[in-house]
Amino acid sequence: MKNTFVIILFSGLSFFSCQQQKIVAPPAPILPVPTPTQIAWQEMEFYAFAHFNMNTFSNMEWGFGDEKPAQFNPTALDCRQWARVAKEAGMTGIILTAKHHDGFCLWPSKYTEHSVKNSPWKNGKGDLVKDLAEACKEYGLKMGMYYSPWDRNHAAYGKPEYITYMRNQLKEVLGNYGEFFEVWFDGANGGTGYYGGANEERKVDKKTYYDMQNTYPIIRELQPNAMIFSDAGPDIRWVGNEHGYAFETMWSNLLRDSVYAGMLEYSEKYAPGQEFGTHWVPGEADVSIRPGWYYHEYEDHKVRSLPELLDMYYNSIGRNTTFLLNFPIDKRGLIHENDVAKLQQLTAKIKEDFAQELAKGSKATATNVRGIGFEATHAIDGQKETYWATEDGQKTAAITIELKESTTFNRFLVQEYIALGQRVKAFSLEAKTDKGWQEIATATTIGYKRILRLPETTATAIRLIIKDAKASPTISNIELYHAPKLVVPPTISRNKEGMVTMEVPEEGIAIHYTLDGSQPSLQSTKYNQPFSQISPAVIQAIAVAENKQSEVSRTEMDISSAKWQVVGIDEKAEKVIDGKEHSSWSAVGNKKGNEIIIDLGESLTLKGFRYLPMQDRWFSGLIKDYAFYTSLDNKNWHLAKKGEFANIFNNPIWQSVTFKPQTARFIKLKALTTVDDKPATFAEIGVLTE
Ligand code: FUL
Repeated sequence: MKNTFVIILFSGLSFFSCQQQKIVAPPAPILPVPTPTQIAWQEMEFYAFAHFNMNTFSNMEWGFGDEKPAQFNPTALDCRQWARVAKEAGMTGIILTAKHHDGFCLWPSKYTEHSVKNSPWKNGKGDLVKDLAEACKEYGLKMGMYYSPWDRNHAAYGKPEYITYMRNQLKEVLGNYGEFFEVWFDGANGGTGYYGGANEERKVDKKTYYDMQNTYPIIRELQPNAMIFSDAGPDIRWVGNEHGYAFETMWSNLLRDSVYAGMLEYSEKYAPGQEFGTHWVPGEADVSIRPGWYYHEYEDHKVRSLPELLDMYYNSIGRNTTFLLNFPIDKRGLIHENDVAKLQQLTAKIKEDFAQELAKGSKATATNVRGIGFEATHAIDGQKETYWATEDGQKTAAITIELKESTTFNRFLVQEYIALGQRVKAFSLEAKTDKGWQEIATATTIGYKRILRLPETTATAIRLIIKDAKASPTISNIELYHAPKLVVPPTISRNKEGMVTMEVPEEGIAIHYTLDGSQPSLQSTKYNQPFSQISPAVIQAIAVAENKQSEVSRTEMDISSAKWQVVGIDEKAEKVIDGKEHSSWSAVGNKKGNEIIIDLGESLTLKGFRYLPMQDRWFSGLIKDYAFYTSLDNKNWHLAKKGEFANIFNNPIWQSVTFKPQTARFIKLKALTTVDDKPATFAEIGVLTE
């Protein structure tokens, strides 16, 4: 530890020059503490998951295990592209799904026929674990492996022999491809499966069946630097959700002996960690860049937005966990261009937010200092091995940073010196503004890293007040930043009453719009509040702040559904005309079958209709072949158009259909077939009058 070194150095100096400060030993660790390998892993911060396997080709999330190796056939597989994309994004590693629940192996395992060796890819000579290991090496990334203990393909799954198989496979992968930084054990276990042709449900006792305590030593021996991940650790733990969010209060300490992988109460009870957790098992926040973990063409339009991704970044790395972002590798074997584009936007924004550290070169003082080598200034010296520490027994203390000049900031970053254990339980932040000292934030835990997003504040000094701690605080780093506003195209929506709302992710961003399809500019109407737009319009809007202008968001709207009513079915069917793209109605149980009738409230000249299929992650009943009818009296119906929504399964976006203009008061959309033969579902229906 560098601090110890500093003390020895200083002890040679004149005693009188440092009268105020004692020469002291570092604080005693407060248990549990991380191993050096756990610290090195934590410092990796941001790394990638690559879900690519049989599911990519079977279009599944959880394959049953009866798939054929022949199905695995990427056309342009290039692990170097994955590595390049990850590296350019500032990621530090890639974890590969070497075997998922369906049991198919991405390396030519000698213990099963269910692997790449029997696939057409590279004529069965391919080895994806090897390819990725080489690509990671080339790009200076670390490699990790996801291995599903649940195996729906293996005949012996559920019996003791399967555990031998699992251990053999772990030895095979972990012993032959160089160093792994993480071994990821999934807790999922759904029961049913192919199981070598048995096609049955097999339940195992998740607590005892895998006998992990006797599996870990095998991993430790082959990969001493690999972190083992599961709900129960032993080295790192799941954050308890798949949204990429850690909790506000996040302890790296875990009551590890009370947890086992896959336990139901884990997320609520154990995922945030515990102040008095017995073991150091820090959290990892995992999330996919799309709704699914695996690639599905029908999610090409659902890549997470920049504001969503940025929230994940701040709510994971900024809350004492690492950030594991998944890429569903596509059928070609590449990270899809939509995903690459979004990742690049995220990286650019992170760079922009942390471009210039503003506390550098300031003066730091503290209410209490342990002694020489632990002065307040060590919290802003940019060295991760030095820290400000107080005397033992101090559970409250404050550090003041006098900035070189009046400074505007909106991000506060703080780190504890975790090698001595996680200590801080509550803190606040004050700023010396032109109104005097003001509290601008309060929070709980810090841990390895805490980042607070704050309202824009201009101050000449800041003060971190530790309000409560498990033991005397050790603060290794404090940073301040001024992140520019997130200027992204506004989202535009219209409700059933015809009220248009436009939204941007932050305050202080102006929106300008046009209604006639013309290019919006600073001179265009400024959006202040929702407005009524019942007649057709092409709304184009831009967000503007700090001399930056977003790209244009464009929404075409026909007449609103303000006067419309669904005819003769339950009121849930109103969801089809409520203007909300994420609500839907299913024709299941509808006596009239797969159709919906809408009363437009007036006679209109229609030139076509629009249909938005269900937008849920797990969708069903998307209409494939349709018939659209019009009527003046809800009795005599006229077929306006019959046809097919081509490729709707893979591309479930708004569908627009035009036909010969005709006058109608009632419309009927009938599903002749649906993509999965399930009852038809409808998210939204609109008409075209323009
Ligand atoms: C889950 C699995 O069931 C998903 O398919 C995915 O692999 C995710 C990372 O973990 O438990």
